[in-house]
Amino acid sequence: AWTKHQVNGFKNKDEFENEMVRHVETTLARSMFNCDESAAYSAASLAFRDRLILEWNRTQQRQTFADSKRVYYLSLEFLMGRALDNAMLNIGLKDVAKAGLSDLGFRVEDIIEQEHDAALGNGGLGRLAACFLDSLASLNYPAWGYGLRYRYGIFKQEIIDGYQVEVPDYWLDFNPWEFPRHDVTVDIQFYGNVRKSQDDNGRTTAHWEGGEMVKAVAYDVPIPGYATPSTNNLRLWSSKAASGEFDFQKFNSGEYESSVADQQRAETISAVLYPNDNLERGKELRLKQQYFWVAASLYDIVRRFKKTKRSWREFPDQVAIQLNDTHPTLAIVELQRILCDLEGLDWDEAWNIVQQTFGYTNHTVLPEALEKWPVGLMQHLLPRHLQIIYDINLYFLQKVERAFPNDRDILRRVSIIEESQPKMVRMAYLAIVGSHKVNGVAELHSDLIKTTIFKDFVEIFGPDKFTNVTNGITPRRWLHQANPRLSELISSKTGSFDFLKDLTLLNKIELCINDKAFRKEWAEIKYANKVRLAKYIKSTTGVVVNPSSLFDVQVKRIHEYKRQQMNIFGVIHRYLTLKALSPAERKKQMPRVSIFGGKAAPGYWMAKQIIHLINNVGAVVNNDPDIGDLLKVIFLEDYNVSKAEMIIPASDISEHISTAGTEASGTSNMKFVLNGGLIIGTCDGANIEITREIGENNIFLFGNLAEDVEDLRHNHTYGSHSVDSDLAKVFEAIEKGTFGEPHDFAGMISAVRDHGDYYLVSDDFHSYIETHHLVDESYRNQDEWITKSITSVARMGFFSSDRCINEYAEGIWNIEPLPVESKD
Ligand code: 26W
Repeated sequence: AWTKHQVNGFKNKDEFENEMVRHVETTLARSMFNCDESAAYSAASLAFRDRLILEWNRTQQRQTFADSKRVYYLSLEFLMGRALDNAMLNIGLKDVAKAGLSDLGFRVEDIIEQEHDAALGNGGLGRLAACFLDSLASLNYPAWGYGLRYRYGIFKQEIIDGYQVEVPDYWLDFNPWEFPRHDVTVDIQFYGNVRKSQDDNGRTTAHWEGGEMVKAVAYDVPIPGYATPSTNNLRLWSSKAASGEFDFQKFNSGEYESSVADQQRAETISAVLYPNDNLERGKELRLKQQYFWVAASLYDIVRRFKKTKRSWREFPDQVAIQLNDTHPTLAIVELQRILCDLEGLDWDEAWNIVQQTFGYTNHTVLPEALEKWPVGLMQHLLPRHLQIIYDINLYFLQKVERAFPNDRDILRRVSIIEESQPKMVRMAYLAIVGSHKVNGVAELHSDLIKTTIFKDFVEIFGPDKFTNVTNGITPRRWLHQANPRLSELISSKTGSFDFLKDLTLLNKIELCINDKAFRKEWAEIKYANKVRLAKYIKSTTGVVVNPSSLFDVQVKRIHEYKRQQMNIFGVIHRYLTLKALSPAERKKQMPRVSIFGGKAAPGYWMAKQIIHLINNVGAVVNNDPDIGDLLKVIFLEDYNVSKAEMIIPASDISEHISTAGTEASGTSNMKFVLNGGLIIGTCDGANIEITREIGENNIFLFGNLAEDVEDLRHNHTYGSHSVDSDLAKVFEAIEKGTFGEPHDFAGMISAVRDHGDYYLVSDDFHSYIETHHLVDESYRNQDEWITKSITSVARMGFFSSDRCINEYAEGIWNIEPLPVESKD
């Protein structure tokens, strides 16, 4: 692929083996005689890690020396998945490792499988952050990620009797990919009060005093770029009691229990990832997490800037900070506080610097996901920050008043403080006011935020502040790593692996569209991936599925707006239709496997009902002798990044069927198409741009448009809302008890039938079913299907996260790559 000698790699397999053996015998203190797969994983990782560290140090030195602008990506979630395979491929030494492991009696695939996913995220937002880190390093941008080192990542999902059960994720048992920096710590203050003092010139300064301290300790994770020595840093903060292990005074005075309790309270801050996706619940501990992480990161960034001895004016020339959704919005307030209260700048000068530094990305329009914090809670936890928020709001509203002197209502609408009972701080508004650019994550989404939730702000700041950067995915993980045979085939046709660095080169394979051998190999790869998934399904669920069936996949967080309920209703409809056919007619139907996967937030009752119904339908359908291979329904437990890498390449058709206007972008849609799967979807998020790129003949679109959603909802409430007749039969079957206790699913049915059908399941059901018939017919014609598949992959170049990162770098961050001089 690229010359491995560019980096400080292993010269050959023997050197790799020596390093591995050394780590088994010394670092792990074991003998090679009892080196099992788990120890082999650890040793191989340590050997690779050693190589990464050298490049990592060099990259950091180079960046410091060049003194160029850096971007800091603040994200409360980084859904990294596994690191070893990625490190081997990015360094370009997987073949060497494979040969070395084989000499030692191991298969590289088995060793890779030993690794526990780093699952510090919920879904799309967290995985996007991980893809961005890969692109930033691969494109040689000076960049750091900042996040929280949760002791427990997203819970592990078990399915017991058809129900989701959450199990804690003990992922830190052994993690060779992180480096504790016990010397890099920051004291973080909470609570307390604010005193104001005046100097001789009449200038007032605020002093935040008292309260309690918690220590932030840095843990660094190296992020290797692909085919470049550049290795960036992801810094994750962990919380600790500020006064060391124990409060010795308390300890000695006999208050042992309470001194331990203090310590535990401090450690609680970074203990657990909140498992809600697209739902804000306003918990104090969550706000503590946000401030803890933001304050530690800003202290670190400012400390680094101060070493350059530049004037504060130059801060935005050295530092760009991107806010991944509103979760880090307090960073805006914290920087203003540092500049005014600690560094003595005046308000306007500080505020200019702040605005030039920050960019804000919005990832959702769902009202229940928009962050708001009670003013009282903010006052209690961060008294000085609340004052600054009030001042930011005051100056902002004065500006608005001057610009719109005759519009009283606009002040109420755009105020950062919502005058509700209790009063709330609107974090998205604060993020907009404190940033120089605001972006959505797909064209439709970026248009929607400009015309709905942020409309007034477009009037106030002008349209240039609002922009679009359509999401992307890293082709390294989502093609090369997940689907090595397809990557290999593409390289054989395009002449090299350069498409992994410039994904638009994929368009070359369209020239091979009539190449018989190529088409055959293409189809064989998909089949082999399906065989592998079928084996996995057998071993985890006991259900035997036929790999020649059409594999229909919907894997993502379970949410009503993503409409897994519509999918399972469609499956029931298919089942009822099959049952009503004569055996002769049945034989003519296209066999299908409907595969679901995804976690429900633990408190999301409706999402849990949906999982339960899918499992109950599976239990009936999979054991019905009338049906056999014609229909199987599978729920795969504990969907995560490493499972996605196996499932996605095995899909024929995948479902991206959110109510139009609700899915900001979606990124798995891109992953499926890149792996030769076709998609069925609504005109929502990035589906629209995928259609633009691959052509509407190559995608199965259905359903109502975003622009009609409001009227349809209005009709449900005030007009006549009748449930689609096919859907009514589905409900009848559920209510008869065909799929278990009907009472269990009453809520799901009444949401559609009696409570306004907010997500328009009934409105879209008919065209959904019709479109699935088109899918069946199209799949029958394998030749046509393969043409669609190849054509689509060839046209997916746009969706690389490299393109996306370049757009951020140019349009928002104003940063340049820092190229690495070649060593030879
Ligand atoms: C405060 C609770 C909470 C937690 C997470 C609210 C909102 C979020 C995220 C913003 C939800 C999320 O992951 N959004 C997804 O972001 C992806 C990356 O841009 C998009 O592809 C998905 O469409 C969007 O749902």
